[in-house]
Amino acid sequence: MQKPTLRQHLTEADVDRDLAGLIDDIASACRFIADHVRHGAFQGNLGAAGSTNVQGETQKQLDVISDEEFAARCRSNPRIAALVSEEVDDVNWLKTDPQAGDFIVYYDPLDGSSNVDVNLSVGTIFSVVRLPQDIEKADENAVLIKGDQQVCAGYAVYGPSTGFVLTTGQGVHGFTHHPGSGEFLLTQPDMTVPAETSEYAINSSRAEKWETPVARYISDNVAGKSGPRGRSFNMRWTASMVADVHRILTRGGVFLYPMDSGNAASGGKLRLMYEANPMALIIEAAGGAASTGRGRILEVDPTGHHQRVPVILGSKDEVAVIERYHAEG
Ligand code: P6P
Repeated sequence: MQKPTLRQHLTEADVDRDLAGLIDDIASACRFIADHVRHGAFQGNLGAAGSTNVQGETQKQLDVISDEEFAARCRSNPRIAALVSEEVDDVNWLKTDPQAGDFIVYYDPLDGSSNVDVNLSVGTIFSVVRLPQDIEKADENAVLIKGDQQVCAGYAVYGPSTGFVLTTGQGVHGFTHHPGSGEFLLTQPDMTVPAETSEYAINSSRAEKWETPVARYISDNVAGKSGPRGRSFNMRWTASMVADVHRILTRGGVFLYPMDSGNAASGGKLRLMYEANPMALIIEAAGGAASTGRGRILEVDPTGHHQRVPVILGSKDEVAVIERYHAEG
């Protein structure tokens, strides 16, 4: 039986017409970005762009190309008021008089791009909020909207196949790009995160920087059957949030990028508006949990559109264990 296309799914799910149109534009952007990534070696654009972004990170040529592609596909949408990109310092206002019902789109155009020249999975992450009222002053404060106000979040993962995962508040649904038709077909409906797991993801090279609760949690996991956890754990780290989150959505697990002595001055490593918030909405919609270690990510009040936060998300029972370690200090 023919699997539904993304458009058919949005129609059957009765998703608002304007939001469905926006999702279609974003899906088109991801198809074009996938093409750039897969042809990167032939086009000679796998290397550095010779510039740094607002994060102080060396930009890959594909970071810049992907950002421009995403913006190009979205800027003609009359309902988008602003674009907020990891790769661009300032908010990109597309409308001078943003009105109630317009969208703000936050995105990381090519997350994990340091993996692209070693042929490992990378992705695009996006988050959408809808303006509750007209905006008096279209400035940077106007886009500081809490994660629990998102109407949609998702990501594309450029791996062995090109995946597209989406939530509009009615569960989480996974699509796979079908090269023949060019469509995203529904291949993983109703994705859910198992409550329990024995698999965690963390960059263990930062162990000497970790706060005590995280150090204790990882040490107890590594102690295995004879330790406080009473069972063995597995560890995975891909240095690509999209790939780690996709694995957790598919088979469970917990992802940690905690605040540590090396990133505490910035509040953490990962960005709230276009990494933590969208992934938190997706994971919670799939029955998991998403925390800073001391509170729900979706309830963090934004103070800046490039703000960073600690991220602990995945199987809800394991996130609760980690929050308990934090409460114990
Ligand atoms: P590290 C990629 O740069 C990213 O933003 C996430 O995709 C990923 O989880 C993390 O940073 C990797 O960080 O310290 O392992 O390079």
